[in-house]
Amino acid sequence: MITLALSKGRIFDETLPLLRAAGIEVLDDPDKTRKLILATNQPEVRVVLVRATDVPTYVQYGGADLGITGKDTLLEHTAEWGGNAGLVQPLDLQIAKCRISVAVREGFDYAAAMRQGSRMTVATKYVGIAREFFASKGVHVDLIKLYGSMELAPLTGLADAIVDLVSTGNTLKANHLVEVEHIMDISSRLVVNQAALKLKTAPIRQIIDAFAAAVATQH
Ligand code: PRT
Ligand code: MG
Repeated sequence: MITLALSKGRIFDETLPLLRAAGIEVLDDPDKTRKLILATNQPEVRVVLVRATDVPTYVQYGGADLGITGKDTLLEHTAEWGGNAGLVQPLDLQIAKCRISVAVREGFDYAAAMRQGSRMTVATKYVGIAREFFASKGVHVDLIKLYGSMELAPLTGLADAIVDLVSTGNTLKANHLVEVEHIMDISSRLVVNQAALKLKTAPIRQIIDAFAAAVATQH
């Protein structure tokens, strides 16, 4: 049995065409079923639904052989665990694309705050990425870990800046925030459990190769 870990929402939706191109059809709609293990048309392949941030954990510990996760989530996971944590990252699937940026309230003088080295407070779900980014600029910041609604932090005085994902920019605009730094581009990655790749090389390779071919034709 090959187990693929996916999260509901944009990653699941954008993975479906890649699975289809690989000849794999998921037999349930995750929005309509309460099942967490979904069968596919291939008796030896199943999908497990987990929280987006749990995908690297499932794959690292072998709860799933493969998983699809944002580069953001993967970087935070490795920042916490160090090294590659037993995860092989064979493929950039080029789905669920966005960027990770620094944003502040309209009118906040970010350049001055950076220059003066006055300790800025930065709220984020991505403490590993944020720490690394500001350290690379030689700027000391106080990081506040949040689990969601980052946009609220500068509006309530909880923080001066946020580090968050941006796609269209509409969420920032609606909350009177402006993007002041583009830290990096983000897309989703296929990750594979190192031991599973050794033990079940042929079927896992087949999936990796089919995904690679599908990505190549879609871009
Ligand atoms: O939502 P939940 O707490 O369950 O988990 P999650 O937020 O980790 O999962 P999900 O499904 O929301 O996101 C999964 C992955 O999709 C992320 O890890 C990213 O790699 C990728 N992705 C791509 C995005 C976006 N685009 C995105 N725009 N994830 C989140 N957003 C959010 C962003 O955080 C912000 O609140 O959308 C808002 C900004 O969008 P715009 O279009 O208004 O700029
Ligand atoms: Mg979300």
